[in-house]
Amino acid sequence: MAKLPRQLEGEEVAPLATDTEPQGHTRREFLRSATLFTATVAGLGGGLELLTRRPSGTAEAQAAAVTRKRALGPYDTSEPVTSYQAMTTYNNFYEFGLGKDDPSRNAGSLRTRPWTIKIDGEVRRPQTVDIDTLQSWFPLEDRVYRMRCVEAWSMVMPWMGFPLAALIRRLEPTGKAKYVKFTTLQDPKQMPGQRSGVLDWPYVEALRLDEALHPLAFMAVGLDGKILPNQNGAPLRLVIPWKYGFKNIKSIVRISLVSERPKTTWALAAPDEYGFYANVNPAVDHPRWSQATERRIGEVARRKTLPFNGYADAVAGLYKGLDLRRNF
Ligand SMILES: Nc1nc2c(c(=O)[nH]1)N[C@H]1C(S)=C(S)[C@@H](COP(=O)(O)O)O[C@H]1N2
Ligand SMILES: [Mo]
Repeated sequence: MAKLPRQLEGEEVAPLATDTEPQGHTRREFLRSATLFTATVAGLGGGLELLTRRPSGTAEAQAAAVTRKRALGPYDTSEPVTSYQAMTTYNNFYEFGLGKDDPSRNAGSLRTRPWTIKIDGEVRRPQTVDIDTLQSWFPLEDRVYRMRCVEAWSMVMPWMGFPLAALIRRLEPTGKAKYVKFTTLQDPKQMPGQRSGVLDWPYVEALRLDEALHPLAFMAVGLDGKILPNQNGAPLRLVIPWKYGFKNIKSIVRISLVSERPKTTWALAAPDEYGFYANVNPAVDHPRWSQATERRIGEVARRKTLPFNGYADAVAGLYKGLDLRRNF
């Protein structure tokens, strides 16, 4: 395994960054707003203990971290969380290379502050907003979600962020808005993988508006109580736990409400292999491999893949009347 970028070295023992790191300012800002939130929800027993805990090498600190671990919320899985090492070194982020460890080695070149997100299309409040402002609009929540890549591996990831529905409601979609389109940064200087034509840049993903408004649909700014590492899609990425991982677009710079279904990157690249919906479905194989089982990173035996990645009770109703074999 190649050497990790500097900001991840020693992450296990010292996750609270110092100001000497390139991203120190970012983290300090993030922690400040998160701490504010923790103060307001402390009495509710939820919130950001994961963020505010201070793991260190001492047994005492580790015990404190365990006992302060928050209770699981209604959307969380109780399955064991994947190791932070795996979540941050086994990634797909083709803007930084095709190998699983390329993003962790190369994404240090991504500058995540200042960072703005353009919001446009069928909304009453089109605007370009700074990431820190956007983040301050919402109390941050934790979500422990399964993540199932279309390549048939999976993880359990503890995100921090806010519901996508909260953002969309705030933007006030017009009656013509039917889809939400997301676009990743395009800048080959920061994203060396964009110098290759492996995908049509920038990476684009989209959801139907009703999918985007579902309470499971999430915008992440943090992972495991720490600011989102660049390789996981800093500073803002989508998390849709019932869909294949490629829907979870990273490093978002634009969110557009639109009336027509957008063309999305993987569906354009290989329309026979990747559909618009990309709902996890063990009954519909990828043309080149089975989707019936998956390799959970950190486990030996394969797991059965569940319809909608185990979220069928919550989301199957969104697709009533839709032929899920045709609309894969
Ligand atoms: N912009 C962008 N977003 C992306 C990708 C990508 O290559 N570029 N890869 C997707 C795929 S295939 C997966 S499985 C997830 C992986 O997220 P993770 O590395 O945080 O686990 O990111 C998704 N989002
Ligand atoms: Mo993926």
